[in-house]
Amino acid sequence: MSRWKSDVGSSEITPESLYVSRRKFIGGAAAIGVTALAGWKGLEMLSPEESVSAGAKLNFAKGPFSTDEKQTPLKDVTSYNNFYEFSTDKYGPAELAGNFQPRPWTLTLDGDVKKPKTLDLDAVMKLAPLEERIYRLRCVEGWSMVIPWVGYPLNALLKQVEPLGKAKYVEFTTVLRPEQMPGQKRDVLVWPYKEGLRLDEAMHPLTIMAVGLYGEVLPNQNGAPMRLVVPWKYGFKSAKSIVRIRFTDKQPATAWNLAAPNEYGFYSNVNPEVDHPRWSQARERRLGEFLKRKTLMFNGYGEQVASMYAGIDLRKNY
Ligand SMILES: Nc1nc2c(c(=O)[nH]1)N[C@H]1C(S)=C(S)[C@@H](COP(=O)(O)O)O[C@H]1N2
Ligand SMILES: [Mo]
Repeated sequence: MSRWKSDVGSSEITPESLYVSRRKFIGGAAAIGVTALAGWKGLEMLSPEESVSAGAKLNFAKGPFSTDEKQTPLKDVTSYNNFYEFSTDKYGPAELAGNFQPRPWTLTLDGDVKKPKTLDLDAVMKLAPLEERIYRLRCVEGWSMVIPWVGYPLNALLKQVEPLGKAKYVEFTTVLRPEQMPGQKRDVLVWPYKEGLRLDEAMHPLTIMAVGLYGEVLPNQNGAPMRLVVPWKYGFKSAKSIVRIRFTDKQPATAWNLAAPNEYGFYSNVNPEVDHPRWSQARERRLGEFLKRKTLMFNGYGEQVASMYAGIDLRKNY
């Protein structure tokens, strides 16, 4: 039996629970008086309180792979979250993430690489041109969203440190700050939260490091100041508030795999044909919609990613 308590009951979202959102997200440019800034450089002018409030505008170009499906309203994207470092309640992160300080921040890239590096947030944001990518995000619990992320391909970051030939996997570590993240005081997961990808998955052009959504700096509850987005995998692979990326020759242990190995495998590709042991994965509810829709293989990104799994049994490697 896992020590992780199922949340699936609360994933049965009624339209009411969305429209009558229990807590109102406070933030946005208007609320904090940040005028449109001339790109990421403007961020340096923001005090930590301003930058954590989200609302600083980002400069970006339209990127590839975007869906033209209806986007999930910003208020749902920022008020209905999974971020166990703050709370296991979906509405908890928006309420509890206000004291979290995403600046200053450093990201360390190390392990099996030729040139390990630690970059500050500005260096990360400067590294490659920011793009908007409108991706579907499918939570393992049966709900999904369409979110316009702002970021760039993770491979731009990974290439910086020149991975060695023996590096086969990449491990991602979330920040450990129990004083700012009250959920870390309870052992619902092994902290810090870790996730992992095979190196080819991490290098895939669909995989992004996101620093914003809806054109603005990431709200804390969505993983400020930088989080992974891996759109063909269940949402929990998209680790938030990342401080370390470690290259390794061994498949890394992940928070969810440690919590419930029979439920959450390393791959976690969105797969309507492989049920979760406690529920079907065949359908999903798009936040804000009443009727469920069919879940697509690889969350609809099969054309881009299926070839990476040729010859792999996706029932065994769930
Ligand atoms: N560090 C960390 N990252 C995390 C999680 C978490 O609890 N902690 N939850 C995951 C899950 S289960 C989902 S569905 C997505 C939700 O992202 P969103 O809140 O931005 O929609 O974040 C993922 N990343
Ligand atoms: Mo999730």
